[in-house]
Amino acid sequence: MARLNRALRIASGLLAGAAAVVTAQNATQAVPQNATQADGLHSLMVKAGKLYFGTAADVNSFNDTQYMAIMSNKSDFGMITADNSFTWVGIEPTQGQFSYTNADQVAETATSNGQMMRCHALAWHKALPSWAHISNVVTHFKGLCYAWDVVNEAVDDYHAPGYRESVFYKTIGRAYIALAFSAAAAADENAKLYYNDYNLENSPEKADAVVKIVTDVQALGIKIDGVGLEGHQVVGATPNRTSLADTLRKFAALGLEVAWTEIEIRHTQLPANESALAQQARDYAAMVGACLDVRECVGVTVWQFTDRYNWVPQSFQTEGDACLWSKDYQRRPAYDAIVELLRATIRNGTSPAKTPPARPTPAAKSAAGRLSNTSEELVRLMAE
Ligand SMILES: *[C@@H]1O[C@H](CO)[C@@H](O)[C@H](O)[C@H]1NC(C)=O
Ligand SMILES: *[C@@H]1O[C@H](CO)[C@@H](O)[C@H](O)[C@H]1NC(C)=O
Ligand SMILES: *[C@@H]1O[C@H](CO)[C@@H](O)[C@H](O)[C@H]1NC(C)=O
Ligand SMILES: *[C@@H]1O[C@H](CO)[C@@H](O)[C@H](O)[C@H]1NC(C)=O
Ligand SMILES: *[C@@H]1O[C@H](CO)[C@@H](O)[C@H](O)[C@H]1NC(C)=O
Ligand SMILES: *[C@@H]1O[C@H](CO)[C@@H](O)[C@H](O)[C@H]1NC(C)=O
Ligand SMILES: *[C@@H]1O[C@H](CO)[C@@H](O)[C@H](O)[C@H]1NC(C)=O
Ligand SMILES: CC(=O)N[C@H]1CO[C@H](CO)[C@@H](O)[C@@H]1O
Repeated sequence: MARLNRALRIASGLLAGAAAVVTAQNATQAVPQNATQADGLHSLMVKAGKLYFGTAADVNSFNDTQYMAIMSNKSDFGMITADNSFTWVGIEPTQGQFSYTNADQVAETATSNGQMMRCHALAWHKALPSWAHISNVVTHFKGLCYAWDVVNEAVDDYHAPGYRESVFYKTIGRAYIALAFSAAAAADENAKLYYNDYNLENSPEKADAVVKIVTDVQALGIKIDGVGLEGHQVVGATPNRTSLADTLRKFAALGLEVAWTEIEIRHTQLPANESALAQQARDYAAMVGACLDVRECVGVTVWQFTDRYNWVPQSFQTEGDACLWSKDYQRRPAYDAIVELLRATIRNGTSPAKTPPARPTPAAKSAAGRLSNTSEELVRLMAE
């Protein structure tokens, strides 16, 4: 009961920030693309019937002019995800004190480049300094975000199909996931709301756990639009295109859109020789190809485009060279492999995958009422 009461306090707290409306600056100001630029990853993806090719990027590299020249080139990147600045740690490092400086800088940079944003992430176990307010953050960026990763990495790797023992889960139980989606839907009815996780393409058990999470949220009539598959992979151990597409279809079959949200493909032995680089190119092409094969796949995001700012070398000291560009901003063969794949797809004219039509989202309109009204009932229903 103590847990229930605490959960209910938190559930109502999720809405408390809604009053503090701050509009994202320049959020809707689109800058037209320079039509003289040659085709890159993004423009080819669009011609192949998808919405975008994107990259993670954040303020820590914005003083790097070589980086900015590539990152700002909309031929290659039409979508930006901030690595860190949109997370709880990034926005509310101290409870109740919101700092949007870095996040706004990313948003303004993307907007002035004419790039869209995937906004990442509202509820994540690695970013929980306090019970921050989903409503506050989503409302601040209302109209900016193509999509929000509402709940990130909620499945426990070692006890699938169990839930990760995050502060959220320990306090509220699994209802926190539905509550988070409900709060996000209430704050921005146009953003696509995603569940995002890693290793889904390697672990059918983990993928099934995510199917369960999605169907739980859907059963409550709460809006959920997509599943993001992170796609952190290893050269030579990446599943083949058919298998990757099958994993994407598992979620598409639930009526959702899907996307690769955080791809990089690392070598486990450095330096990478020529054949390893060729394998990496085939692996990148398999992942992009799987997206092309699945109508509901809207796009691909790489988790940084250069090794200079990719997380792998910090976490796996002897591994890396995982990105499409090297530390010194040389393009890897994988870049050319993706371009070739996209050109071949476009030439072929088959372009089987098209962006799914926007579906009506009746749940979103009543989400605010639904949350305040049902949070108690919902937490009780889902209490374990
Ligand atoms: C919007 O962008 C313009 C030009 O990029 C800039 O001068 C202006 O300060 C921005 N406005 C706001 C409110 O950020
Ligand atoms: C388009 O790009 C070219 C080459 O980078 C540049 O010279 C030109 O000024 C740009 N045009 C506009 C309208 O931005
Ligand atoms: C942007 O990228 C495209 C595709 O890689 C390239 O052809 C073009 O020169 C780039 N533009 C700038 C301004 O670097
Ligand atoms: C950018 O700023 C960071 C932090 O101040 C610094 O470590 C880095 O060397 C700078 N990078 C460039 C390219 O100036
Ligand atoms: C792709 O991978 C799956 C799963 O490992 C395997 O069953 C299948 O035979 C592979 N297909 C091809 C064409 O290699
Ligand atoms: C290239 O690297 C791979 C992986 O590290 C290794 O298995 C292979 O033997 C190397 N090939 C050559 C020709 O050195
Ligand atoms: C081109 O279309 C054919 C027939 O639909 C298909 O089998 C083939 O895989 C396609 N090739 C590419 C590169 O998309
Ligand atoms: C806004 C809303 O959905 N209100 C409902 C809350 O629950 C009560 C009792 O179940 C209903 O009567 C309200 O219509």
